[in-house]
Amino acid sequence: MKLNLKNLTLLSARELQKPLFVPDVILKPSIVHIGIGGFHRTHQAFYLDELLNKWLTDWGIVGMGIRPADAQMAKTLKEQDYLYTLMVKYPDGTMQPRVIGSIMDYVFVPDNQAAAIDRLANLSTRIVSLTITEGGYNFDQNGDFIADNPDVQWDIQHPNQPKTVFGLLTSALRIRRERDIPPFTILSCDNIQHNGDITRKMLLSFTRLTDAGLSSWIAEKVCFPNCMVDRITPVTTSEDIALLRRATDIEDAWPVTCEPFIQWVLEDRFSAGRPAWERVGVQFVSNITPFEKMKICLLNAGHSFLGFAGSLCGYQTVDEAVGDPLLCRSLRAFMDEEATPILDAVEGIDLSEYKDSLLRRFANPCIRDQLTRICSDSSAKLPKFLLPTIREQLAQGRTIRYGAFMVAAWCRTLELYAKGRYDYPIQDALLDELTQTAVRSVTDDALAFIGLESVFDDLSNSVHFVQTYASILNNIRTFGIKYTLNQLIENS
Ligand code: CS2
Repeated sequence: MKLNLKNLTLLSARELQKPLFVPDVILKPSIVHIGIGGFHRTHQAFYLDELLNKWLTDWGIVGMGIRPADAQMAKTLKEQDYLYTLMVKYPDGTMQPRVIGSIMDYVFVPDNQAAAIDRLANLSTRIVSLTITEGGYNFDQNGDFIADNPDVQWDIQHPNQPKTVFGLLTSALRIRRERDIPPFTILSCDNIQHNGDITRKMLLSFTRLTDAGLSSWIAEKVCFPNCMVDRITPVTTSEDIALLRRATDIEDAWPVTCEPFIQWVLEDRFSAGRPAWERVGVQFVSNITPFEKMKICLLNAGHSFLGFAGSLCGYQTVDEAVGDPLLCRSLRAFMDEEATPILDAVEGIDLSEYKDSLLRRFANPCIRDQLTRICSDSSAKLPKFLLPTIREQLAQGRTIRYGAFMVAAWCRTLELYAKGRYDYPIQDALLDELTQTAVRSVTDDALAFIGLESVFDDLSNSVHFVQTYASILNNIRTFGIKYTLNQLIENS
């Protein structure tokens, strides 16, 4: 049975959970989410669906995709009346399917720029949330907006045909200001510390290039709450689609799978109201920094650790990698010795228990989170997930061996990739520069890779880091990944 509104009534509630509300009757287009992918569908759209099922509310989500690659999501959601199935996978092998009904529409921006700007400018849009990936915020190593990005330049010249989220938001906010329509909240849901502050800084930098008055209006009126988001969401596979069909008879062209765990911690600053998310477990706190830092420095950096070390050991998935006692032990040592010392106390959380729970979550054998997903876009991720930890540890004169190991292991994966000896695809906006410098670091300039300023900034000025990195990379090349990890553990 194809998943759509008409067939929803025919689905038996015994087979799966389905919306208790009638989406096309109840929902108002109050949230626009830019960048609907797997994560938004397991996280924010799920929380809203919970709220819609359990409480009286009419907040609905309009999806928006700005990249040409979003065409498939646009098509699939439209064909299914914006419904999709969330498949929660438990470690014991059970799977809980649930049809999510909180998305009510989708605008594919490249085909409908005017409709997208109109939708955002409309009074009913009260929150614009974003998952545009860590690389999507267009800032350099100094945290400054990259104004000479060709798409940014295009947006300055063509405000009605935006290619970037900054151009799109600016065009909509300009109309709202002209028509005296109060602004929406802009809510970044990407894994970047101070994601709200950064979004604000980037948007203001963009608008200043075109309209200083608008820029001041945004600075004064628009709220950009910071938040920490968490739910492990692997890439959907054809096996997932087949599993759903077997378990429920539903034909869903793009379901999404995830772990049972979910967390969202937010600052309560909204320009035009918000859903009562606290009723479904979302936490509102006054100081978000310790939560963001804990999650990014432990979970996301921990993932990257397993991504590089695990793929060099020949593993495919996160659970396989963490199932290797050597990798698990060294990951825990990285967390304890290098990430934890830079964290602040986190209200209501025992850090030791938090780290145990991460290792349990990583070990869920049913998630099968691919290491290639984890390693994708590392040039955008590591400057947010790992390099701040290394810098802070260096500044305090403390150990950075596992951090340096991660950078060396990353270099090694690229070096092998360039030689055709790495069995995984690598997706990265900077792939050419990364592979070239990794290869050069074997032949003529040992420090070429960490000299890549767009990723590492001035990290190679630290003699301690450079020496540690160079000796670990040499060990990985000469003796292999496992020997190197064993040595790190022995010298702990
Ligand atoms: C992962 C994240 O992209 C990555 O490298 O670490 O997608 C991670 O799975 C999520 O942030 C979990 O909340």
